Amino acid sequence: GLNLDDIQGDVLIGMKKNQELFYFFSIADAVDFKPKLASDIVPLITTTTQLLDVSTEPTTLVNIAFSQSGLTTLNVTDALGDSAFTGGQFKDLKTLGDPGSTNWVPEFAGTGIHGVLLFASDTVDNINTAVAGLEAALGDSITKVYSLQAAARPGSEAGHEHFGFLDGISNPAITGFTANPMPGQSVLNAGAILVGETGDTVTTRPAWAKDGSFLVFRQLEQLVPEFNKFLTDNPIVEDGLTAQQGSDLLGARMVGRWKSGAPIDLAPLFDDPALGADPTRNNNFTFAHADSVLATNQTRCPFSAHIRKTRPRADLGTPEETVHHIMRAGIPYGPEVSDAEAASSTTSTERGLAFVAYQSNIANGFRFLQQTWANSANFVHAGVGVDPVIGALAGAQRVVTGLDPTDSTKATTLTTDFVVSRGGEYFFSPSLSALASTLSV
Ligand code: N7H
Repeated sequence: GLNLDDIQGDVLIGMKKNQELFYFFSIADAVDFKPKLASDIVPLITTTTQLLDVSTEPTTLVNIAFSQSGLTTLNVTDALGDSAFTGGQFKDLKTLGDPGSTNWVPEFAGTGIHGVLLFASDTVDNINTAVAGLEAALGDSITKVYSLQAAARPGSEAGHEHFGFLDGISNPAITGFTANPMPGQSVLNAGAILVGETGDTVTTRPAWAKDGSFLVFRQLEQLVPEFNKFLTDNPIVEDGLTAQQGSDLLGARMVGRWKSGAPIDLAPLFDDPALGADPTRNNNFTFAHADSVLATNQTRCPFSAHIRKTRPRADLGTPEETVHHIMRAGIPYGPEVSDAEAASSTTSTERGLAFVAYQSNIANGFRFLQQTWANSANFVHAGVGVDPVIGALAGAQRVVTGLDPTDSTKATTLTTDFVVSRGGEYFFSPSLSALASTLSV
């Protein structure tokens, strides 16, 4: 089995708290930092074991990960065998479809971020206390470069991202770790997410990298009032649907799920909140149906829908044969839409998703999903268009088909990117034993 005491808690389970702080730092003095990593940081790191039972959870959960420039600064020179990680995310910007770096948070542009500390807790006060304690212990060995405070949305929107859709439904199960995979859930070898475990496709890793995972961080701004206006302006017109229902259906077809989480493959015309809330049913679909042709029919779910682009299930044959999987652990950031923003259909205060994805191979994982699937108009079939949620063509307008169930060949031109990349970085989240040995000596 896996050594769950050695794997950082965010990787396989996620630090699911209402508040999370992403604290990006540079290492000012590696000689000073290394022993403190062992003595002051490692004891705070929340393990997978600790997250298995809420009663063993500390008040504030802490994880840490390093960029390539961070490892280099620590004089850890072993190649980790992941060229995306080695180059850093800024170098990947065009590959990811970002329209240049003007929208990037300046601190992400370049390789100046050496690492990220993730703090998760019920309250911001708890997090601030933990940060102050750690800052005092680390002194001048690190410098804070940038931080992002993220939070679950209030009240009944908790668990929903800012467009309003329930998130955190479909993550892969891991053989030897997930006791009871849900119907329809992917079941992966641990090596899809963890370096050095069965199924890791790279065989040249240094021994200390085992049970680490590559953490992709992206600050993805969401233009919520603009998204809502697009839905209001373009309701799907179908017998028996009000304009509001037509707008809701358009949104559901862009995502592939209703706001409740119910998959449109199983609930094609109207939301079904009981289905959305039921983990034994809300993943139990493949897009294949006995009464329609899988390769052409988009009556239930468009090929371009976000969840179909990023996990095509039966479109690629037996879905679990693909190596293109990620473990998502993101959380929303930014305030609720104000009345003024809603009235003007214009964002004035930034909000979005602090996107976190773990995988053993960035080129097969996040980057593949973004570049080869979401951004390609010809995946999973020629001409179906890009992912209307996250597909990015360097700012150019985006064409999709399939949004209108009454005429699935009809093309829709999206002139706004509803998700705008503000950049990020690629990190490696090492095992606790690597933190306490190779990285701290
Ligand atoms: Fe996505 N959204 O609100 O539309 N995503 N995503 N994502 N996403 C998912 O299944 C969203 C992003 C994946 O197994 C749901 O847990 C938004 C990136 C994958 O069926 C919703 C943003 C990438 C899945 C959203 C965003 C992915 C998934 C349904 C950016 C990778 C699972 C809830 C702001 C490159 C697919 C769920 C499966 C699900 C949304 C980003 C990938 C609602 C708003 C960048 C693999």
